[in-house]
Amino acid sequence: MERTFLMIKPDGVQRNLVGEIIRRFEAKGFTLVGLKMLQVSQELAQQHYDVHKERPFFDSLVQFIISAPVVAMVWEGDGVVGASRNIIGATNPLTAAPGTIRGDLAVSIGRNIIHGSDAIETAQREIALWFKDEELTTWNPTIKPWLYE
Ligand code: DAT
Ligand code: MG
Repeated sequence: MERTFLMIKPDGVQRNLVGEIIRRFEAKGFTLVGLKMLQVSQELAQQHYDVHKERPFFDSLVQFIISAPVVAMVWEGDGVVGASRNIIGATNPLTAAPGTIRGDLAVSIGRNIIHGSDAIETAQREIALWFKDEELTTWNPTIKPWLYE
């Protein structure tokens, strides 16, 4: 089944939003299959944001991600990559729709609380970058028949 990589950034952790964010994905009906809290190394942060390395905000973005612990997660479900992006909302929290995480809980682009993979191939790359195989679980929620027809 489809999987995505989500990361609660240092601002989300510092603002005590870890539970609120996990709650939204759990309530939606997606399945948590990997979870860890970590202090990110500069190398991992640079690799994670490699696509943005030429952008003017790259250095401050990397510095921010390594400034305090993050919560890294892998979630599973049909269409979870695209649906998670919708749950997260637009990159700029001021234009992110109400009801989304960024639309409800943040006010600035450099403090937008959470990262989510933007495509299935990106998710595969990011999951492999952040998690070892043995850190991921495969389990079968008993509520599945109540979520999927
Ligand atoms: P997203 O996180 O919505 O996928 P992105 O991949 O374009 O957005 O950018 C990665 C992160 O970089 C984003 O969450 C916040 C930061 N960022 C993006 N554009 C920025 C900008 N114009 N100024 C400052 N930070 C920016
Ligand atoms: Mg992105």
